Amino acid sequence: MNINTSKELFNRAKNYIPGGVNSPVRAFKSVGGDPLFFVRAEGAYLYDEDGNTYIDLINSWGPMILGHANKEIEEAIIKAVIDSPSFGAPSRMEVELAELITDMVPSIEKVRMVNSGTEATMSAIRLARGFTKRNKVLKFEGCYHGHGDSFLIAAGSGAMTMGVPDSPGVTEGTAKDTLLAPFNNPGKTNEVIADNKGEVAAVIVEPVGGNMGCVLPEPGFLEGLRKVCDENEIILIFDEVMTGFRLAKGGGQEVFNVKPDITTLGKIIGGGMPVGAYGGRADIMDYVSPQGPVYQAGTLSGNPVAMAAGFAQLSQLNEHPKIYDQLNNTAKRITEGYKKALKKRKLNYTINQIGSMFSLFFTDKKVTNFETAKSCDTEKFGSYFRFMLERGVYLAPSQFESLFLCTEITKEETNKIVSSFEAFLDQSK
Ligand code: KE4
Repeated sequence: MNINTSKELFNRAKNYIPGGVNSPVRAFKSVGGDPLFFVRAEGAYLYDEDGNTYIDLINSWGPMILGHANKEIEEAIIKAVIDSPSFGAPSRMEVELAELITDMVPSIEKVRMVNSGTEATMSAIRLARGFTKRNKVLKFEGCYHGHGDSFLIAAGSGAMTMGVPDSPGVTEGTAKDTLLAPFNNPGKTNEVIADNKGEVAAVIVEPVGGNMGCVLPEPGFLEGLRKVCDENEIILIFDEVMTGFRLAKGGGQEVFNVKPDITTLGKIIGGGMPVGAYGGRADIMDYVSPQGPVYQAGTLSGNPVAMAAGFAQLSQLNEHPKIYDQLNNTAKRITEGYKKALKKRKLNYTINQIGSMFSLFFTDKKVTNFETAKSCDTEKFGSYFRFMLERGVYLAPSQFESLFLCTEITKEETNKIVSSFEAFLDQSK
């Protein structure tokens, strides 16, 4: 496959951009080879600089749930940009989008727009600390909540492609206020909270782990977090940057019927534009400036173009909830095809799937936390990734990421994905 133009662009990029990319996981560091540069995307397909076509199973890491170049979203963006790309002052679409989010996610009574998932989670823990007057935050090993200092401890996602889950530059002072527990381990979680009685402001969790690969909560895990937070007056934050509006209209909290105090959002709510948000109980959110004392601000927060794109996307999801059954069925077609292929070849790699998120783990262990995710053969994953890329299937360039499907994937694409996987298994015997 000719990827010369991508290679040229990558070499140029490395002169001006650290690592040649604007986000580390894009650099293909853990899968080998050089990143592709894309010129266009439409529906379920990406088109690179050398004219190659790929079925997109990342969808910009979640946002493009309705596929690329969705007409309604494009028209909304074009209309908004003509009126003005930015006012730096309130505009109607901020109110419309806030109303829609509070309607789709009942636990969100008030919501503040920001520009990324990282901003959302950073703001949410500052708010939790300000509201409770406590300092510590408990996160789970392998969960990723963006690149805020407090979270770059045993982080998943891109941090794992660098081979280290932590980061230089995070001070001891910050790290001491971040407590850790293994995902899906209520006993250890309760122990850590008991050892820090009265000091924990918040527990933050991805209701479905998406940054160590797709890892589902074990029955009772999320309910247990709700209970221990209630007993200790700790704020429960669901980081739904990935799962929000992806697993259901109301996100993971709707699927698992557990109500957090604060929810962080991103990705899908921007329709492809840079948007994040945090919201929740009104009594907590009223602590946010200028209503309350916890400061948080942003030049482009509530940007009219981003609000228009997000509103156009969420409105379609809100009006057509059958989309979630369609996405789940598409994911089932792929994962059932994979399982059949593995069974036929007496291979027992692990597959985790929920809604339109799934991961193939090159391990025979049940993957329920960071430890078991790290037992994967990442070399094997690398050859799988490269083989599928050659066959025109664009996977997440890391074993420690989930895949995300869009509504534009049809039986034609799922057949191609499964047949490519079968060919990979046969060539790698
Ligand atoms: P952003 O700051 O990248 O918009 O959001 C950070 C974030 C927060 N919370 C969760 C659960 C997330 O998954 C993310 C970002 N996800 C990664 C993909 N695993 C973004 C991809 C990247 O870093 O380039």
